[in-house]
Amino acid sequence: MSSINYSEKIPNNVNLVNDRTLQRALEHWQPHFLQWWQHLGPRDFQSADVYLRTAISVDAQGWAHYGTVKMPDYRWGIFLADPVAERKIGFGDQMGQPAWQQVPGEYRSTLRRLIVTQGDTEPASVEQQRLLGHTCPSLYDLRNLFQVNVEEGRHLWAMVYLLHAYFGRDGREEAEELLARHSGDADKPRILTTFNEPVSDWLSFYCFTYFTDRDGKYQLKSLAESAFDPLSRTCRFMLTEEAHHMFVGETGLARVVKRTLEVMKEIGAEDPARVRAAGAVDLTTLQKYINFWCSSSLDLFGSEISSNSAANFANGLKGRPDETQYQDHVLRESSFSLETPEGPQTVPMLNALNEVMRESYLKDCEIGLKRWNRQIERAGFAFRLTLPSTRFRRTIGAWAGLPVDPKGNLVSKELYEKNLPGWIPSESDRAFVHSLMKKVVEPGKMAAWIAPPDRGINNLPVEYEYVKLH
Ligand code: BYC
Repeated sequence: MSSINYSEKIPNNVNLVNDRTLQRALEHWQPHFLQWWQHLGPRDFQSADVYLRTAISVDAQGWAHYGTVKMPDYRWGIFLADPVAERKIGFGDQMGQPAWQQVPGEYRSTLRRLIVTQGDTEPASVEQQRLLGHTCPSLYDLRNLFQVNVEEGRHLWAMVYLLHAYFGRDGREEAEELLARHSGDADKPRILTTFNEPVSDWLSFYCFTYFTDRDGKYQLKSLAESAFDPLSRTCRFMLTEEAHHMFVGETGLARVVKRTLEVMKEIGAEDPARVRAAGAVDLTTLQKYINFWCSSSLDLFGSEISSNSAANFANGLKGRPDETQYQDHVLRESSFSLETPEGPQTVPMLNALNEVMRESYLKDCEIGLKRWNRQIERAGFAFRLTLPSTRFRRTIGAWAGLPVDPKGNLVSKELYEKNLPGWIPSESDRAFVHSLMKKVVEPGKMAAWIAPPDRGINNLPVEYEYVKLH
């Protein structure tokens, strides 16, 4: 197992010290990253002492060290999972051949594009969340937000390392561009749509970490299968960090549901207006937030029928998550049936892999919903949370721009426009949620709209002062 060298300016387990050119290039990029962090990272908390975990080894057990750090002093670095000896390509037309340690010329621009797209999401999410500290529901949540933010910053480092180490001058230019595009910027937006949506309240944050970070899990798992071994190793380690981000989303939403149910029991009513008047998020509003963030995240898998996905798989660049669970790893003979607005269609399986991935993603999303619905059922209420149809509110793929209701039925344009504010958060829903967002920073105290977590971080009590503000 390789350990991480923290004595260097850029902590790493890739022997950076033996490649002076690369080390210098990355040391040149480092101050640009830090400037970006100061400028567009969490606003107004740069001098706070935050209880954060830092990677100390890339081994799955006990890789983290916990301690108090000021965020700008976080040791962002380059950590790759250990190599698998004599790793072979696990899918596509070159299956069984040795994995690549360098980028084959013919795949250079496609691989660079995939790495840039992945890299672009990381700083984007930090930008989207930069004002949330001002309205944190507790110090515990504030710390989790910052943990997510510093790790997304590290994921940017992970992609920038690949760009610098394997893509020469183009890669260095792309690394600069990753800091030049900004979430929501009219002239230089982030690449993927979801990463330009504002995350301006904590309900959105929990939905984002539940739904959008879960897309991250699926994309990283599929890149972890890549024949390009440095990308595979990088993504494998990123996945161990990603798990905490989804935990923040899942437990955050479970705590919102728990508190809402307590209020519903106290007032003896399900009526959204009365739940709101009692200071909690009514389940109808929560459903609308789920519809918004789930449908936006569904676009992140790309079109249902995609020649990009076919080429990426056939060429060994991007596999399916957990590729070994499948029998057929070449997919030249199989097909896939799907519903399009024009009717059912059967397409070569290779062209339908975005849809295959979207389907397994949705199954994973269902797990949280089942859990929250059990909470609601146990509390004796009839309401059930659901996931929207994959056809609802799509801007990419076969269903893009079509008037489809959350159940997946094509409806008239008039009906769609009339009902949309009942399906996703309206201006007044957002205003209500924003009205709940008041900063709570007394150790152990929670905002009234969210239940406390079951336990604290790293065996510490919930009352621990996870962020020391100055
Ligand atoms: N928005 O054949 P198509 C994460 C573009 S999240 C805008 O439909 P393809 C994280 C596409 O780029 C994971 N554009 O799809 C989470 C292409 O454009 P070009 C991020 C979109 O290529 C939370 C065109 O449409 N990682 O890590 O098979 C916090 C036709 O493409 C969108 C990745 O995405 C969209 N939603 O698949 C922090 C992995 N969808 O190239 C982090 C890398 C598609 O013709 N990316 N387009 O100009 C990929 O694997 C693929 O680019 C996609 C699209 C899966 C995104």
